[in-house]
Amino acid sequence: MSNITACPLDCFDACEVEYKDGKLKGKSSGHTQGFLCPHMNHFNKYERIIAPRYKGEEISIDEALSKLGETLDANYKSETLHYRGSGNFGLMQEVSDHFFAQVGATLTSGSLCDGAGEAGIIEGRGSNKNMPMSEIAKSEVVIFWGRNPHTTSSHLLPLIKDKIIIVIDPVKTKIAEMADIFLQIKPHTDLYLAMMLTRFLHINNSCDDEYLEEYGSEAEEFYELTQTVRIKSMLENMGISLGQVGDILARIVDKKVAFVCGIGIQKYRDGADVLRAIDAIAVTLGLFGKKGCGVAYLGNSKEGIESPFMTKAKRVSKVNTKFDEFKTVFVQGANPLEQMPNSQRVQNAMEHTQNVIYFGLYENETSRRADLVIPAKTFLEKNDIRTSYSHNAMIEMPKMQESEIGISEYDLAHFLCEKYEIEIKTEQEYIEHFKSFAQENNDDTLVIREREDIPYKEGFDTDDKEFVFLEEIEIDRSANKIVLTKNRGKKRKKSNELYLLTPKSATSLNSQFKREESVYMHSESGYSEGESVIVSSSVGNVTLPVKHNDALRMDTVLIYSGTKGVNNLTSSEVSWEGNSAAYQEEKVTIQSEKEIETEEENL
Ligand SMILES: Nc1nc2c(c(=O)[nH]1)N[C@H]1C(S)=C(S)[C@@H](COP(=O)(O)OP(=O)(O)OC[C@H]3O[C@@H](n4cnc5c(=O)[nH]c(N)nc54)[C@H](O)[C@@H]3O)O[C@H]1N2
Ligand SMILES: Nc1nc2c(c(=O)[nH]1)N[C@H]1C(S)=C(S)[C@@H](COP(=O)(O)OP(=O)(O)OC[C@H]3O[C@@H](n4cnc5c(=O)[nH]c(N)nc54)[C@H](O)[C@@H]3O)O[C@H]1N2
Ligand code: SF4
Ligand SMILES: [Mo]
Repeated sequence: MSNITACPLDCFDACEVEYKDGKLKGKSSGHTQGFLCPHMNHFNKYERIIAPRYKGEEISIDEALSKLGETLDANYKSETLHYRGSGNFGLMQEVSDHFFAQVGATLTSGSLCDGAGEAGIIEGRGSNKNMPMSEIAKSEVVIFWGRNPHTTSSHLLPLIKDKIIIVIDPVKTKIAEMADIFLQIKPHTDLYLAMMLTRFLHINNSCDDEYLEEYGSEAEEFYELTQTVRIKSMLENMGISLGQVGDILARIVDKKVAFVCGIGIQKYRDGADVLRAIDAIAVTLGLFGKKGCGVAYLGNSKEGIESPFMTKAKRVSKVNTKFDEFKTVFVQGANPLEQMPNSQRVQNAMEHTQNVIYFGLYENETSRRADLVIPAKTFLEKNDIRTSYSHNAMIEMPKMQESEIGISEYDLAHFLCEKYEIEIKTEQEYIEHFKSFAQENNDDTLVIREREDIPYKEGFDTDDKEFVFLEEIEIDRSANKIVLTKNRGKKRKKSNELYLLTPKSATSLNSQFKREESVYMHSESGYSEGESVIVSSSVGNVTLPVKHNDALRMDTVLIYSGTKGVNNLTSSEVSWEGNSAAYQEEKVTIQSEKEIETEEENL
């Protein structure tokens, strides 16, 4: 039997894992190169849920299943919501969607993650086919645009040694420290930078005219649109000099360039436009369909695969789900009480839901609220198979160890399907179905047959094969109003509105594993290390201790995803396109607890 499986986590790298005597190691060949990351290195140390419970009392798995059956019997159709997150990225997770859809329950649509950016990419290219990491390895210049590879895609790092590195990020991340050019851009101004870069390509006659004639004939109109962005005032606003823009242009013209984008740039209502404007730079340079060139984002991990599950169902948004409109909410592989935007709204709604059922591995805010808790099996204890959003492999995940704890997604769905007489195939049939979309490489690994290493060779997936440029943008005039002030510890300005960044932490995977507990600010912000502050937005507030980090801009505070309370601050308004959460749309103010006391005394 093979001792190779895959890490199940929602992560670009989708590593192959070698399992031996209970120990996990990165596969020595392939992109994993023998190393994993802190999450997998410590996987067995994280405390998991051992026993099911109902209303706080421990019960057996059989009792849990009959409770589940009773609850669904009472209201299994339109009054049940199936809410599935991305705690495990195995393709078999979807088997429960099959049951819930067939029984007439409601499922979700939209995204807490990359949806806005993906919508922009699809508008421009007609599809979201990704530049895989093996192609990034062939580029000469890599531009990390709102992506933090040391934290979220560490297996890319060995592939980009000796390349020219450009980083565009409001935070001086580790990759920024190593970069040839680093633009510490003001948050939420990337759209203007992207448009400005295309504009200068036109001004300098650096466009790939032949390519544009064939695949981007609306380039001139887009050039006109880029002229609506005023250069001088916008550069000031972004905190970037003309020289820096010139430096970037000098490095990218006539080079093999990979734009490696993350989700940081699209956690805004207009997130779709940002990715579409970055794509436009690549189109203007003729970078699509060529070796070592293109735009890498989170590709569609299911590209080239048809689902064997029947999941046609009524759907409600995953971003602002009205849980209280359902009698029963079945949460799988997710922690909506902490990870969805506007936590207070989610809490209020879940308080009024009669039955909350949590099916997961770890205790979290949602498991603690749940009436019925059903422990899942870990990826080592069940059969599965997975794909990735940044490479084209398909990796089998056969069961590696037996365990008495929990139940697999397949076994749970099988139990429910039998109960309601819904057709379900065997687990092996589903896994074979997925495998039928892959073929073997020379080294016995599987690769998805229809995925190309270099997509868009013959133009885009739009009606006429041409790229569809942005036609209009909303200029955010309020962005100009934010003033940078250095407060050297003495008199601090209280209610400066600051940008809130909520990126990924190295120690947690969203709310799994070791979660952060602080708000990060520049040491000259006037707040001291350890001081307890109240961070407020128009949505709500959270009290956290301060940690200093001089990698941040003065106009920015950072609270990592997974930090308890971060989403008290974020709004559940969806992005203009893509039905996606916009976690960084709200600005925040800071007050220390001391400041509030003094204020109250003065009243
Ligand atoms: N260790 C770890 N790895 C993870 C995860 C995790 O929680 N922990 N989560 C996984 C998931 S679910 C996902 S979706 C991926 C996401 O992976 P990434 O896209 O890398 O995720 P983020 O950390 O959210 O954002 C990346 C960068 O965007 C920057 N950024 C924020 N706002 C802006 C902006 O306005 N402009 C620009 N230019 N940059 C900005 C941030 O400072 C950050 O450095 O990572 C996956 N991998
Ligand atoms: N402020 C802010 N909020 C964010 C983000 C941000 O950057 N900032 N990021 C957003 C993004 S990109 C994402 S993807 C979401 C993620 O949000 P969620 O999808 O809610 O992910 P997690 O917080 O990782 O919770 C996953 C849960 O899945 C369970 N789980 C793990 N493995 C299994 C399994 O095999 N089976 C079952 N049944 N359960 C399992 C674990 O118990 C874990 O608690 O968060 C979003 N929320
Ligand atoms: S880098 Fe990502 S895929 Fe690889 S082991 Fe870590 S979490 Fe899993
Ligand atoms: Mo995500």
